[in-house]
Order: sequence, then C-alpha cells, then structure tokens
Amino acid sequence: MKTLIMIDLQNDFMPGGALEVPDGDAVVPVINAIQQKFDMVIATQDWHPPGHKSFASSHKGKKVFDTIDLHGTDQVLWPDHCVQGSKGADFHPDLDLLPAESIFRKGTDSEIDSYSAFFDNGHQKSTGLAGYLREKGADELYFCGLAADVCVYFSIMDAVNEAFTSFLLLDATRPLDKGEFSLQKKKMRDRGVKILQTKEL
Ligand code: VGL
Ligand code: ZN
Repeated sequence: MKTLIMIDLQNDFMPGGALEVPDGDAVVPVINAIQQKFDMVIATQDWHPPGHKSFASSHKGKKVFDTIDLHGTDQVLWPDHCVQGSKGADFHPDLDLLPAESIFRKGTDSEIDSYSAFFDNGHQKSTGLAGYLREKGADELYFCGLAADVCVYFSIMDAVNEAFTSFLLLDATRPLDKGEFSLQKKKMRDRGVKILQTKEL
C-alpha cells in the first residue's frame, strides 16, 4: 500500500520563517499535485512547547547552531520555531491537508528533540507511527517535505530500520544544508532507499 508521508510543511520552515529552508515553499504545489496517487496520506508537524530545549534561547550563553549534549545525545540548537499554537507551527496555507488521514506531532516533550517522525533523537520514545502504519497495512512509504537533511532524512533512516520499503521524492523536498544532504543521499541509497522524481510516480 503506497503511503505519502509529508514532513513538517510548516510556516517556520518556509522562506521568511524562523528556521527557513531555502526554496522550501516550492515543494508545496509539487506535493499537492501527487497526493491522489497514494492510498494513504499522513502529515507530521514539529510541535514544540515554549522554552523547548532544542532552542538556543533556552540555554544561557549559547548561540543558534551551537551543539550541546542534551541528556546524552548531541543536540544542535535552533532558533525558536514551531511553537505549539503559533502561526509558524501552522501548515503552509496552500498545502492541501484534506487527503491527510492523520497528523503526527513530534518534539512535544520539552527535554527531547525529535527529528524523525518515528522516534525521538535518543531513540527512547516512539511516536507510534510505525505501529499505526503497520496496522493500516502501509508497506511502501514515500517521503517528502522539510527539511531534507534533518527531519526527512532521519525519518527515512528510521523507516528503513523498521523494515518499510522507503522512497524519497527528490523534487518534493529541500535541504537546509546542500552539502550535508549530498552525503545523506549516498547513505540512504546504501540502505536501499530509492530516490526518485515525482514525475516517475
Ligand atoms: C526540523 C530542525 C529542528 C525539521 C525540525 O523539520 O527538519 N529541523 N526541528
Ligand atoms: Zn524542531
């Protein structure tokens, strides 16, 4: 069963947002155009309480993009973003959410960050997504959304570990850091992830 997983298509990751991904809004029409090709559509939403520990502003003397140890896991410090209930946490206004049968929220625990749609960064807590997808009979997962080198990448690697056949839709994602994403594409291919363009669907 073909399932589309739309990662974090939220205002704060769009140009002008708190943690903007270059050209991030370009993926919205691309994604709207392919939704009808899938048996199921799921969305994720980065959803942090104010003062979340992934925010540089929560650590005295630290700057955005510094790395700290957070409960034994390396944590990049981000600008405040996707604060629960804020406009920045809302989905892009043009994103078609009608076909999405569920929205999985992540990063809701103040103390731990969660890039992946499946687990927190320390792999301590599951979001329940893998079990949900299995119960629904989803086996082929197609990933799109933002940011390619953060939440999309970590979600795909967890999906592979959970034995889902995983695809990345290259023209329906954009990275924060292109160099990092190039290295990750190789790692994903090495793990059997198929990387394709939406026109190949
Ligand atoms: C993301 C950094 C921090 C993402 C979320 O959605 O890629 N990146 N929180
Ligand atoms: Zn976040």
